[in-house]
Amino acid sequence: MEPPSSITINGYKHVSYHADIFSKEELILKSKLFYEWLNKRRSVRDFSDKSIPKEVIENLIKSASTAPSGAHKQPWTFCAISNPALKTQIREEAEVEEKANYENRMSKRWKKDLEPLATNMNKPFLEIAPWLIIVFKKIYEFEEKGEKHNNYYVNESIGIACGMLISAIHNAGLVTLTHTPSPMGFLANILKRPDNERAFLLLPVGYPKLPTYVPDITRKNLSEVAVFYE
Ligand code: IYR
Repeated sequence: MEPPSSITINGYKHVSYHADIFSKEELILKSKLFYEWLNKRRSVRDFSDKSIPKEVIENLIKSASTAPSGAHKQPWTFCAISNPALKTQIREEAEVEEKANYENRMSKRWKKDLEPLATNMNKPFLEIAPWLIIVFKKIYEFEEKGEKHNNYYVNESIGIACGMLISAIHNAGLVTLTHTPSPMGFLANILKRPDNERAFLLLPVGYPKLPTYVPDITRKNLSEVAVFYE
């Protein structure tokens, strides 16, 4: 007999789920090809100003918002900005924070660690990239009757969503950079976000400037990042 297409648990409907099942050979090939494709992703700091349709950004955000989250609260808001005046304001305020970071707040060791990546306090990409996606985490929600309820595992949830967003951007042949102009409180003010939202990450999205160069760095190999218990 066919299993039912839905069942009820705790009074809630559960629908049947089917994973795509691959042969062992396909499984090995697919996982290898995915790794090789993902391993081509690089953080890019030099953007082209070539425009990107809003529909693409909508699809990228929809992809990110498929991420798992604590109790399925989806504790995130993705603010997508193409408005030039807003981008200029964000750049100006980010550079104020970054100047303080580079000149006063970051340790010598931290700045030494960043030397191979050629970062500095100037953030032209905030104006040049056609879109900025600023990811806000929702610390709590306002339920009916105006009660506040804290969300669960907010940092874990939003971190996963950002990872999926970065992968979606790579899949579209576009580039991004994980930018954290800390402290990031100014972003909520500029974008007039409600009290329950905190800026988590800023991702410029666009095409790379041509030619583009990225640091000649390698990734840790498997034995440095994985331990198997068989
Ligand atoms: N937020 C600064 C500094 C910075 C910090 C780390 I850790 C990086 O990996 C890169 C940069 C900036 O954006 O320049």
